[in-house]
Amino acid sequence: MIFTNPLHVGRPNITDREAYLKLVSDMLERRWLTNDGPLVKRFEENLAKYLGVPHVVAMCNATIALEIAARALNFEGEVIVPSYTFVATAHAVHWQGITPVFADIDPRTHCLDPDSVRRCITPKTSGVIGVHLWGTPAPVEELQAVCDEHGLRLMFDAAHAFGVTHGGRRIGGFGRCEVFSFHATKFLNSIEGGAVATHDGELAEKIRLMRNFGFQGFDNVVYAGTNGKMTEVCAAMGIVNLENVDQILDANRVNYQAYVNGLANIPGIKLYTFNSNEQNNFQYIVVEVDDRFGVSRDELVAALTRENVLARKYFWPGTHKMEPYRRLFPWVDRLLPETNRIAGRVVVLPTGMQVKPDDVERICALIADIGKMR
Ligand code: T4K
Repeated sequence: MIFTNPLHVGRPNITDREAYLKLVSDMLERRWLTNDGPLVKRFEENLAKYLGVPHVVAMCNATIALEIAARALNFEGEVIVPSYTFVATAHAVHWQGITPVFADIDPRTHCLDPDSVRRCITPKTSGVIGVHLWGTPAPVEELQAVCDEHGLRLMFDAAHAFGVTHGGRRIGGFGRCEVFSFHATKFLNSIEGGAVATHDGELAEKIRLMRNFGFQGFDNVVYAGTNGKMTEVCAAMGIVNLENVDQILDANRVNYQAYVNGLANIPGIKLYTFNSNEQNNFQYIVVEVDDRFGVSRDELVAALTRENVLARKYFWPGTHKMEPYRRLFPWVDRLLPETNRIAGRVVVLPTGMQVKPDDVERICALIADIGKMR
């Protein structure tokens, strides 16, 4: 086995352990553990400043944040989403009795194709959720134009896109609102966590109340809400990692560059690249494997796993091929050729603070060797 310790995709980025433990120790002294505590408030303020948006509502995770945002926007009937994303995007609407309608992607960006979105619109459509997959901004302006034309609400699943810019502006302020994930595996992690960012003060207030069962004050419930609250322990991790976000970015950038160099001349291996005129977080190292590579995508993943490189086939096989969607919408498969093609080709490779550039060099050399196996 080449690597004695496993190299995971999604190993958490943990920056200043001492600072984190200090915040947690102070929290224990205060005996204020959750319910809009001082650390959650501070995290929200710091996020708003960093993102350049006036309102940020922190949540227990991005899935609940998507559900609350969709509800606050009065989504109903049908909502158009990509199939090529983590299953949470569709679940967040299906869970509330709304039908997710799957649109195809642009194979160059892996994000929604606005023409496909257009074809999915019916009289029942109420909104669109664009996903900034791998941290590449979805086609924000085109989707906004489609939505404006048809009177639809647009929001974004920005789970992958913290710290990313579009047109020089940080993701967080597009559409009616944007939802971030701070799950352990994400660029910026708060252990579990998420947030809704928006320019719309009224929407933010509604989301804030829905996060806490719909309570306005002690005894007055004004909305059907849920429990979407972030805990103080999670906020502490988020605060510390946000203060040190450049450390994470530097590690990811160096690893990405090492992958660019190491994978450059391997036939059949194409590294997914990012727009060099914008800021990215380089949290996902995405590779497309085609027929010119010596072995199949699945054989590559199996061979890497044998050497302790725990690559992932995100987001195989596509949400439309997972339950309940496969059973509910069996005909959708033939409408998603690009989703099917890309989902069958992609491998995500390890990066993050735990992975060093010489690990990356060895992973790339290993991939080259695997390609010569046949
Ligand atoms: N929208 C999009 C586009 C998303 O990608 C996600 C989540 C969401 C919405 C929903 O966000 P949250 O509700 O989760 O905030 C993982 C994550 O659980 C999930 O958050 C993430 N996307 C997705 C892309 O990846 P799995 O099923 O792959 O998780 P798992 O347990 O296999 O872990 C992934 C890798 O990370 C493994 O290699 C092990 C490693 N890992 C994981 C954890 C939790 C660690 O090394 N340490 C850890 O503590 O979904």
